This record gives sequence, structure tokens and C-alpha cells, in this order.
Amino acid sequence: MAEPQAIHLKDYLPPAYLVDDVALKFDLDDHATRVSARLKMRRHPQREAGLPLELFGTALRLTHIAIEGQPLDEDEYRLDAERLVIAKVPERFELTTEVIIDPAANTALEGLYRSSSMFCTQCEPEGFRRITYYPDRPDVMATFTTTVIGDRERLPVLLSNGNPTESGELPNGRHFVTWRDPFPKPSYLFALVAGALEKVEDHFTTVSGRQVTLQIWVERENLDKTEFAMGALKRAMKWDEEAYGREYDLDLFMIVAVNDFNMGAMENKGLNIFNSSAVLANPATTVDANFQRVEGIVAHEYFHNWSGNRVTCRDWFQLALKEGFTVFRDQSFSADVNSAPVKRIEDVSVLRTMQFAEDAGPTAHPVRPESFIEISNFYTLTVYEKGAEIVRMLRQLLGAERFRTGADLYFSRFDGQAVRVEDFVSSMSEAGDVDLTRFMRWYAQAGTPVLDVEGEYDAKAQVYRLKVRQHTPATPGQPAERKLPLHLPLRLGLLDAGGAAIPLWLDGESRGTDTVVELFEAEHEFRFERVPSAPVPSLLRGFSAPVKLRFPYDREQLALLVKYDEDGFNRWDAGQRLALAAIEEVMLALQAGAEPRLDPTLLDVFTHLLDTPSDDLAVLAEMLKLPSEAYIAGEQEAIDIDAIHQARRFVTRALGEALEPRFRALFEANQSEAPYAPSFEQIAQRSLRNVALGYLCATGGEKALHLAQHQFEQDRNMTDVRAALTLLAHSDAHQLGDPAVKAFGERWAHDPLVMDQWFAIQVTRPQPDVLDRVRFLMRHPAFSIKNPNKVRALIGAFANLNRVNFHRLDGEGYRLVADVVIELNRLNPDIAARIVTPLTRFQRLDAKRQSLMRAELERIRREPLSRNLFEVIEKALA
Ligand code: B3K
Ligand code: ZN
Repeated sequence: MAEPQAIHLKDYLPPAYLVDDVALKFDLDDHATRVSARLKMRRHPQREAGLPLELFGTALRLTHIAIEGQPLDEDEYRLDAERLVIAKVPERFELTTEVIIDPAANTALEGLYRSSSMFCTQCEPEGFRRITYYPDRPDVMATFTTTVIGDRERLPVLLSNGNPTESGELPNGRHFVTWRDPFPKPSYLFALVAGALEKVEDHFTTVSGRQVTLQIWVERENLDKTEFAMGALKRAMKWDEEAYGREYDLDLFMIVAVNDFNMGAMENKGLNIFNSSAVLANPATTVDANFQRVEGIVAHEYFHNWSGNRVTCRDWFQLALKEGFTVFRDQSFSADVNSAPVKRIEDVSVLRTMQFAEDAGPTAHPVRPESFIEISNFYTLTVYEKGAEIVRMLRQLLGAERFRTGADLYFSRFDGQAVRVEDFVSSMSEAGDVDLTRFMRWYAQAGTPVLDVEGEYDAKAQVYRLKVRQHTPATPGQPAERKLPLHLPLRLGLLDAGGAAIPLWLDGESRGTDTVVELFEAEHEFRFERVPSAPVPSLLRGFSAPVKLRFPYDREQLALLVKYDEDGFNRWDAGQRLALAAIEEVMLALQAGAEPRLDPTLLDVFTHLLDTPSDDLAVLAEMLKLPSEAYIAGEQEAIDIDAIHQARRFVTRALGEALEPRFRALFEANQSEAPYAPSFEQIAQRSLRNVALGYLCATGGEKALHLAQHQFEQDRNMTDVRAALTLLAHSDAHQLGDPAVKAFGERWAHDPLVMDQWFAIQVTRPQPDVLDRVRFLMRHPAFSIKNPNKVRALIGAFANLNRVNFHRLDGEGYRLVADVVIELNRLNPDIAARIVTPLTRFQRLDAKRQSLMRAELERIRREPLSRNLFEVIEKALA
């Protein structure tokens, strides 16, 4: 097999031929589905005449091909494993093909495949070519008419994009439905679903008074888990009308829940297909965080109807055009309907823990990559989350009003087109009347920029000088000297020694107590006047740019910010900096074989937080959480896996012991008798209660574990049950943990989504016997390596969240994950290339672990690799 080749953005050419209209007919069968296609095609006006017609196709058996009804001879076209090329075609023509495909053998879950009892599709980015021969690229947009034929008994429901136009009976117990989607769309938005599904239905009246029918289609046993998603959908529809003036455009909007799905969900026009984990929810089975995830994903896919579908991407290098913008939109929606500061804290935590790690690792890439071997590998935190931060910075730079004008301009100017990042940014630049030339570098430069800030107070002149230097470290293919200064907004304020906000005077102008300064150059100096005393700066408020900010804070300054900063996000962030410093101090002690201590400043801050009445319980709960092991690791030059784990445990336990009565009081004060609701007020209460329970259990005291056991047995809602079960299962008290785990597993054996949680809880146990548990659970009847949710719950959770055991010094953790990767490589290349990620992050580990990890990657490399895994492994071992 030839080595896979990279394709480059700079080589982009428009397609030689366009498709105006498509008629598809599917005759569904497990192993031999017949797909007939009729494409109305014409030469691209900007391409020369006489070019060959190139269509993509993978795993298709061609049974018929004709142009203008004239079957082609075998010497008139060329077929290989990925393409069908016809040397000569007219300027305008109708191409008809018929192929046979095997959905039941499709374990990659791209194209048409079977999931439980149904047929479903996933076409983004390049799955449509597994359905029929087609110019499968997003800059080819066509209207689609789709007829689905299936067995009336087995497949009573037959769905596709748009509106149903016709249906009827056929011989041999079969029936058909025809669907018409009037909006031209790229093939990646095509969808088909067939199965024994049931629906819940609701309605939404758009702002202009149109009635839209909303349907959520599920297997019967899941009908009691649809209500929350339906509510979320209606909230999202209304929000998009108000926040962006975007109205839904078809008469019907459908969501279907499927069990086997590579990602969270897919925004197919009018027919969103969801991983069941991203849409199904009820209090008995779903934790608070998952209710919020469902709400966010339902909104995200709905928002794509404009940012993605009506205005789509010219090519896959532009992926962040739709994803970054849509993530920003769903984040803003969730912030508006829940607690905005907590949403920001959560989003920044994900970014700083996971995206920063990606940006510092071997697969680091710009938000708009310049080349790729397999585009599926670029559905990344960088494209999605950093992409969203870029849009957030634009809004910060333009202000809310001009940002909205820019979005309106973008949607109206490019409606129905496949466009580029430049088209988005120039709409913003025009509407905002700002020069964004330099800002474009955010899309081109990989790596997390570092801001080094210093402050200098001149008491006599009452001037405070803030010196800011920025640089971006080298990333693969982009040496440090090629990194250029970025244009970014830095939001800040100054506090006096008592914690009061100091009025800001910058260049003779009053700026209130909170302002945004813009950086363009490698170095800037900002001169604040009329500063009466030495201030403590509160920098990067709201995390106004996706950077690492360094400032030589001492612990007292951080404690001051935690207590008094007017910016909720920075209060939290100061607490995280303080906790990190306290944990690092313990790490040093442990490494030196010395007696560790709990930093008194951290204890003082925690005491203050617990003793001061707070009007935002949700933020308080976040402030009481210590940074995760992954976040701590990201902050180290050299990562000491065991010291991080031990030190974090030490600090947790020490806080639990020192503040036991307070945590006990917090736990009790947040017991509520109200019926469960996933409202943010209730979520905050449960979150606080379970944080408190965590500290109490960390003391190892039996009394605390009995509290957890009692909470587990009370069985009030899955959030409290799961929190309690996790604490029991992760404790050393086997006599309490084991029966609880067993009881839970038996009770929920029928529910795959709850079993995913059960798997994840067990494989994140810190005890060293966990590897046996992982192996044992891989043989459990509820586990299947073909189901991505199961792989993520068992292997993904183990490798990403159980750092001490994944990184065991005997290499057994690595070996286990590599074995799974090798098996997945044959079944599902997309998931294989994701699950391997933790094995590629060896750069700052000790030599022993580095060589063990490399050895596993080398072992994987000896397999015949899919393009997905080939690209990741090559980069990791480069
Ligand atoms: N656009 C899809 C991504 C599908 C990628 C499949 N490899 C989901 C989303 O971002 O909304
Ligand atoms: Zn998306």
C-alpha cells in the first residue's frame, strides 16, 4: 500500500464540475443496499472545458453507470479504491449510477451503517463517498430528493432531509417515503434513518409566525428521556432568533437518537442525528453535567443550521469557520440560560487542560491547518475550542453591537455559499470598522501564546506601568522564530491593598475600574496614572484571550484577588493559581523526601470562602475544586506523575481534615427536598454538597464514608448517586465500595448510558488493581469494542483520567491501550486515532516512561494502518 499523502490548502482548486440536483433511491438491505443516484451536473464556470470528471467512492460495488441515459463502456471510465474518473463528459449532463453497499459490515460508522435495529448515516466529513460516487466536497452544493425503501415491519419509519413529499406501499411487504430538501447543501449534510422508531412531537412558532413541527425519534424504551432535549431545542430556537436574528427555515426539524456514533451529534439539514448520550436524559439516569451537555449539544447542532448549513465551508481547512463560530454560539447560549460565570470557568478549564495540551503536543496545528492526511483527525479541541475563543476575542474587540452587525452581514452576504475564514473575518472588520489583518494570524499560528507581564509602581509619580511581552513557542512545522506577535484583547483592572478597585486612568482618559487594552506587538507598556498606592493587577479578566499569562504574584496577592476581585472568573483563577502553588510546594517536599505541609494561605482562603455568605453558590462550588491532575501536569516543565497524584491527594485530605466541621455544615445545608430539576440553582446546590462530601471522604474517616453510603442508598437522583458511588468505589473501604458497585451494575444492566457511567467510575479507581478491573470489564456483556461510547467510557476514561495507573512504570497501562488501538484500527479508524492520544503525550515525562510509550507506538506502527492512525503515529514519533 502506498504511503498516505498530505493535501494542502494552498493547492485548492474549485471542482471541475458542479452538481445542481440529486435524486437518490435507497433499497435498504443489511448486506446489500442498492443505491441509485441521478446527478444533474455542469462544468464549473471558472474551470476550463474538457477536464475529466472525478468522483469519490469507497467500498462501493458499481453495478451501473450512464451519462444522459447512455451506459458507459468499461474503457470510458477508471475505477480504483477511492475514485471513479470519467475521461470525457459534456458541459452539462445527467449522470446515473447504481452501487451496492454493505451497511451491516460497516464498523467505521461513516456512510450508511446499522446501529441497534436501525439504519443511519454519518457523512461529515467524507462519509457520503461510502454511499455513492459523488464529488464529495463541501463546495459542491445541490438540492436533494431521496426515496427510501424498506421492509414495512422492520423499518416502519423512513427519514431523510427536508420534507416528506410522497409515501406508499410496495410489493413484498416493502414501503417507501420520498423526501425533498429545497435548500442546496453539500453532501456532508445528507442523512438517512430507517428503523422501528417512535417519536415525541412538539411545535415552535418562529418570530415571523411560521409553524415548525419538532420531532425527536428514539427507540421505544427511551421515550421517557426526550423531554429535556425538546425543551432545550425550543430554548435554542428562540435564543437564536433573539441573539442573532436567525429563524428556522424548514417546516420540520427532526432529531434521532442512535447508540453507535463516533461523535456527539451531527447537524444534517432538518434531520440531526445524535449519539444517544448527547440527547437522552432524565433525573433517574442522568447527572447534572450531562443535562447541561445535552442542552449545549442540542443547541450547537441547531445553531449549525445557519453557521454551517446555510453558510458552509469552502473546503475542510475552513472547518473552524463553522465549528469555532458554532461553539462560541452554543457557549453564549448556555451562559445565558444557566450560570454565566460557571459556564466560562468550565469552558476555560477544558481549553486550558485539553486544548493547551494539544497545542503543546506532537499533533499541534493551527485553527486553520495548512495540510492534512486525514481530515477526520482535525475535529479537534484546537479547531473547536480555540476556534471559539477567536470568535470571542472578535466580539471583545468589536463590542456586542458591532459584532452582531458583522454576524448579520456575514449571514446575509454569504447565504447559500461555501466560504472561507477570510469571509467571516472581513464581515467583522467591515462592520466593526477595525483592521483585522494581524488578527488573522490567530488562524495560522499553532501553539499557546505566552504573555509575560510585569508591574512597576512609581509612588512619587503615582504611576503604575504594566509591561507586557508576548511570544508563542515553537510547534511542529512552525519554529519559534517564525511566530509573529498576535492582536489580542487584554481585559484588566487594579486592586488596592484592601481589595478595593482602583479607578483606571490610561493616557489621560478615565476607563472605569475594568478596561480592555489591545496588544499588537511583541512588547507593550501601559501607563496607568493617578494610582494612589501599589496595586495588585487583575489580568486577563474573563479569560479575554486564549493565552498563558505569567505574572509574579505572591500568595497574599492571590488571596486578595480571590476575596475581592470584581471579576468572578479571575477570583476563581486566582484561587486556582494559589492551589497550584500549594500543590507544587507539596510535590517538591515529596520529591525531596521531606515532610509536606498545607499552605496556610490556601487554608485561609478556603476558610474565608466557607465562612463568607456567597450569592453565587455555583461559582463557590467551582472555587472549592482543586485543579485536576491533568491541569497540574500541563503546568510542569517535567511531569512527575506520582508526585502530582500524591500531592493533590495530600492537599485534598489536609483541607478536609482542617475544615471538617465546615464541610460537614456545607454538606448538610445543601440537602434539598425539592423534586429534581436540572436548573442551575439546584445544580449549584448539588455541586456544593458533593464537593463537601468529597473533602469529608478524603479524610478517610468512616463517618464520612457512611454519609456517602447513605446518599447512595437514598437514591434521590443520578447526580447524587453517582457522586456517592464514585467516592465509595474509589475509597479503600472495599466492604462499602464493592457491594455498591455491584448493586448499581445489576440495577442498571438494561440501560447502556448508565452502564457507561458504571464503567467509567470503576476504571478511574486510583488503586493499583484497577488494570485487572479494566480487563475484566472488557469482557462484560455490556461492553462492546464496536460501540464508541463503551470504548470512551472504559478505555478513554482509564487512559485520560486515571493518570497514575495509565502511566504505571511496568508499562502495562500503555500496553492495554495500545492493544485496543490496534484492534480499533481495523474496526473504526476515527475512534482508534482518538483513543491513541494519551499515548502520544510523552514529551515531558521521565525517560523510562517515554521509552515505554514510544515502544507501544512503534508496535502500533508495525500494523497496516488506516490513514487516521498513520498520520497521528507519524507525528508522534517524528
Ligand atoms: N459537525 C459534526 C462533526 C462530525 C465529524 C465527524 N468526524 C458535529 C458538530 O460539530 O456539530
Ligand atoms: Zn459543530
